Amino acid sequence: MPAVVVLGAQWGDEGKGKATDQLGARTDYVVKFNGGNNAGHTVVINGDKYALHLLPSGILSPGVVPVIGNGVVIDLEVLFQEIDALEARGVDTSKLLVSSAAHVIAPYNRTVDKVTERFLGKRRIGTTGRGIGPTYADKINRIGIRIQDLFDEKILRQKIEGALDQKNHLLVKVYNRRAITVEETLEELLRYAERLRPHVADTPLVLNDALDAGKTVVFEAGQATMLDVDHGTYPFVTSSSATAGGACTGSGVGPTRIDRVVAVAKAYTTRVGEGPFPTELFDDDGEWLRQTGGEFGTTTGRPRRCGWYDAVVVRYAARVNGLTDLVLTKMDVLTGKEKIPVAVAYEVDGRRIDEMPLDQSDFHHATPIFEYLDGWTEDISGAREFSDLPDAAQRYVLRLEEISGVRISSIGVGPGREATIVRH
Ligand code: 2SA
Ligand code: GDP
Ligand code: MG
Repeated sequence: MPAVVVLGAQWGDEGKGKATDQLGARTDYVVKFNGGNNAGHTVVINGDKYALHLLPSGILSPGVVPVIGNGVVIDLEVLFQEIDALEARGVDTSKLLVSSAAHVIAPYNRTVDKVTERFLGKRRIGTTGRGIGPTYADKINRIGIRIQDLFDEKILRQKIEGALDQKNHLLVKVYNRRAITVEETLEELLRYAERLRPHVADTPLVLNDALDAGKTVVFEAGQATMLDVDHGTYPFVTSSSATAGGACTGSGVGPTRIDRVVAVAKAYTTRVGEGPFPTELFDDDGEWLRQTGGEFGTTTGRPRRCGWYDAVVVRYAARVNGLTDLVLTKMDVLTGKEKIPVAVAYEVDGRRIDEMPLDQSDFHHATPIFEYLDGWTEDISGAREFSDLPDAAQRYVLRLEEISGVRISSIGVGPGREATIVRH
């Protein structure tokens, strides 16, 4: 498996961090290709918990070269806080490579993110407030600041001046905020430039050379398919490409080089932020999933919205990503439920729909058509082979595989690295 993409099939927090970390022992490079410090990946090793935001989960495996690709937006202060915290725990971060074409989150982008959300009121997206959307908007508007700009103060100053012409107009005239100065922006962006310099590399060249030499590269997505700016529930999405195509544009590796596309899906569904979510629960079952599954944001601590497994969503993810495998996580969380509903289709205005509705407004009022599968009561957290699972849990997995249309190649039964059943 020389080049493998690991991404989320639902609305994020499926356990991509754990899945990527598990490939670590057999991997040479792990590349983060989209998003920024809106992401939160939790990895548990021998009972020790690591929360990663900007660094790829591969950083926890000693042999792996972690790479931040050109598709990522970087908050330099957060990056070095994360590096320092890991170094203090004995994790070596010296091999980190950062693309010279990745964009930088400038302080005004954090401000714009927060004030825009406040201004939107009931129409807000529910962003993480980290400046992600405004930084990608600058990139597309061609007024962004890239890592390479940090090493030429004259160019950096010009770019900041250009961006601030637009930002300050918005901040002062529309949002009634103070103007941000060029000097304060320069100061923040240059603070970490020299520390960053040795990590900056031509990452597309490095990665293509690595693949030529037969090395293994894992591309780790932030967020997920349903939060992808093209394929997600727009406008309630993040501003980057979290689907398989994003692995190519966000890293500089062509699609013909990708061997496997693995999606991670929870045995139920969660979402943080606003936007439609057909199987969402508003009753005791939703609260039970939140508490049992520990469903609180890794970055913001926000309670995650919880609901049952939605096969329409996963089938859609299979299609837009060209999935080869599914990793099913958090099976252990469902233990104790007598019957487990899973959505197989939707009803929209009295009609049955088997695939994702074409129109967003249909998705907003789609109601799930459930199938009720038998639950199990046995503790499954110690299962390591598929045959260790109780019959009902095995049938749950096999039915999910059938209705989702992708083979389930591994099953998570706990947060720890070892709490996994590998099937294929
Ligand atoms: P943004 O900040 O512009 O990317 O927000 C846009 C939408 O994307 C959602 N989003 C996320 N959803 C799930 N998990 C994410 N990462 C953190 C985690 C979230 C947290 O791992 O728990 O801690 O709150 C993530 N990042 C962005 C976001 O909720 C908006 O709906
Ligand atoms: P990511 O954003 O997709 O990497 O996922 P997060 O790390 O934000 O959220 C997933 C959470 O579930 C983390 O706290 C993981 O430690 C935890 N987790 C992952 N797989 C399993 C599993 O199979 N069972 C249980 N109980 N927890 C898991
Ligand atoms: Mg997460």
